[in-house]
Amino acid sequence: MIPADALTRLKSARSIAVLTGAGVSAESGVATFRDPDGIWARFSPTELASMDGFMANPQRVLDWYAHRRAVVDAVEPNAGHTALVALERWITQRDGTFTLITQNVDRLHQRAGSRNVLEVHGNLVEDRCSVCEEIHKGEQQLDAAGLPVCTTCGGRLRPNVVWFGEDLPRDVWDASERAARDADVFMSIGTSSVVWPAAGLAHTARSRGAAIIEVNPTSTDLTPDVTWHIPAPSGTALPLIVAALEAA
Ligand code: BV8
Ligand code: ZN
Repeated sequence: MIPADALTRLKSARSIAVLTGAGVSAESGVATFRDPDGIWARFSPTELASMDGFMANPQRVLDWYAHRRAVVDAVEPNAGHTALVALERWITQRDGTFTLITQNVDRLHQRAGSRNVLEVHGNLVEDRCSVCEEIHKGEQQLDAAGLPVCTTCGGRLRPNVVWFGEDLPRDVWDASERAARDADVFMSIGTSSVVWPAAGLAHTARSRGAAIIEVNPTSTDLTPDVTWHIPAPSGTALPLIVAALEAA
């Protein structure tokens, strides 16, 4: 299932960059966005993951994120998340570098033990004040309409995620681009590669000579440009990759 030359390339890599998407959390029981039974299948991104949607109906958006938080709190990281922790350990023990870039906001990578995680689309755990940008966790001060507001400035709180039309966090994005530029191997795992600019990272790595490994049961917008496409779930393929590298 894992191409031998992909393993050879990984064994000689000095730096590995990984981009994950919702597919990595699917085997934990967290719905993806664009699979037939995915989140967007039931909701439209503009209504829920955009400032316009939030301003139009803040309670609906806050309820949606509260639902997703409850889903994530009730699940565990899966074998794919754990294999990425082992891969990070494997290459850092050989004085190589490993950067995990994720579009996911569920923090399952961190709960699995990944350390250097770049969250390009933010996270579900925190709220951010839409006025002073202060980060809030858990505490709730409600306004007359029953909506959570900032305890510092009274501004409306929103999930600390990146919505459509919003810029990605500058420092996180810059670090992600650097990792893609410096990578010998770039792994695109569990993402449909349709959301930009994150989808551009693999192309940045490729333009600098990196080999691209895609782990996804289906083909994606990126598949025509990858070096190897491994048509398997991440919870199956990643442990096999790590076992082969550790056995070498
Ligand atoms: C921005 C919020 C500057 C948090 C999300 C260039 C070209 C075209 C469009 C644009 C462009 N530049 C900007 C845009 C617009 C837009 C965009 O990309 N639109 C697309 C949809 C056309 N991008 C933006 O707005 C970005 N901002 O560019 O800022 C700017 C500023 C002002 C004005 C203009 C530009 C912001 C993008 C971030 C949006 N926020 N989420 C949340 O609620 O979660 S996006 C959302 O999609 C999630 O973050 C998600 O992570 C992300 C990507 O989805 P995937 O993770 O790939 O999930 P998906 O379901 O699609 O795919 C899952 C895959 O897993 C599938 O392929 C499936 O086969 C596979 N799979 C399933 N099971 C498994 C598996 N794989 C492995 N194992 C399994 N078991
Ligand atoms: Zn504030």
